Amino acid sequence: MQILDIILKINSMNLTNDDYFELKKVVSQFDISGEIFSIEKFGSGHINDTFRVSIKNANSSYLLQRINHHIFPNIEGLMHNIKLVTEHLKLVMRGTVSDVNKHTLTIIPCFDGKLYHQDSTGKYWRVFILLEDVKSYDIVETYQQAYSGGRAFGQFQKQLSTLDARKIVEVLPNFHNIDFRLNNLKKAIKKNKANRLDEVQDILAYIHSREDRMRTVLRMAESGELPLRITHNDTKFNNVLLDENDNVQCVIDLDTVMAGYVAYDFGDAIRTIINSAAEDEKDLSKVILNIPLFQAYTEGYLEEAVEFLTDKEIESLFFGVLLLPYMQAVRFLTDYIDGDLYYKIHYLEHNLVRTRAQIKLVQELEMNEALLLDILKNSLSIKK
Ligand code: GN1
Ligand code: MG
Repeated sequence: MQILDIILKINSMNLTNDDYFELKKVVSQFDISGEIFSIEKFGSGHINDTFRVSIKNANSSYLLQRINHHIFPNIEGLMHNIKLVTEHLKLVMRGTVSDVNKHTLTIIPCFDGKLYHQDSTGKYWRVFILLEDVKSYDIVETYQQAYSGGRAFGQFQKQLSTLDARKIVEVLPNFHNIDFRLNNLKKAIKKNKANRLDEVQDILAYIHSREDRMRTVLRMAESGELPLRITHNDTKFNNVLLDENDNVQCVIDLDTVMAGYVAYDFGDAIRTIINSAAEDEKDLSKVILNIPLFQAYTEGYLEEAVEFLTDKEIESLFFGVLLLPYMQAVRFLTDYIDGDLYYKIHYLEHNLVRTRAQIKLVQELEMNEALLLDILKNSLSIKK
């Protein structure tokens, strides 16, 4: 090992030797100038692996990601979408913010011009500029944070409304289609690969009892009541970066930007904002609603979105709020029954714990339905 490598290795203590050498080689493929100072594990995503790459004496750092190509088989289409979306966002924002690159992701291509690199073992990699001085929250605490989240995704949908949806590749077909998700659950049950069916009977009964109601958004869509728009499709709150004053800075994680219905984005954001506990909280008594944050997000969202939403879309929003934690429970449970093939887990029963926490959230939402609908109605009358 050369001296420089030893220093870099010390700076990158949370990696194994093999990881460190692999990552260093990967970084050398990308159009980054300067000497690497450190490489560290970064973020909490369930699908891709993310690293922060710092450069000596440089102002900007980079985000290196290994893309999970078992989940995203169409890497070319995926990166095409992200390029299209980020370039469009920059164009729309120009003149409204001082530096567009602080408000959207920026892809760093490889030296050969490609948007990703495939290494000799077949793994896929990409690099973005890392945004500095920003915050993200797994659990939302204040009105201002939730309000900014609402504005962020409202703006995002509005800004993308001028991009031709036909140019976006559907990288994960049927992503938020509840029939597709329930069907996958049924297939998993039939195979019972990991022999875990006995312990989940109570959850299966609950899921089954709500199937019909949870098809509401899909039914509305299928009968032509809802317009297809370009949506984010992974609007968990930690995919919004806020600045030091908790104002919107940037929407991140653009892997699932595809055609979709606004109720899906609204519901997935509320799923993470209204929950006083983490997505994988073991103590279900902690999974309770923080209702003022629902109001805050709704107000922020409608402030941006009311000008383009149709009446039917507005009607669909609340069904999205019930649907997204339900669908997430179906997906976590399917993976648990399959033997944990999709989501990263940190312990054996992680997917089961996640499932139970999401089911508890649906139950809390159902119990507070009248109140939440009232808040939606009131926020709407103020914004209209
Ligand atoms: C996954 O990778 P991450 O953590 O951003 C998943 C989302 C789920 C989320 C649950 C491609 O997102 O759909 O809502 O976990 N992404 C994919 O936390 O399946
Ligand atoms: Mg994601």
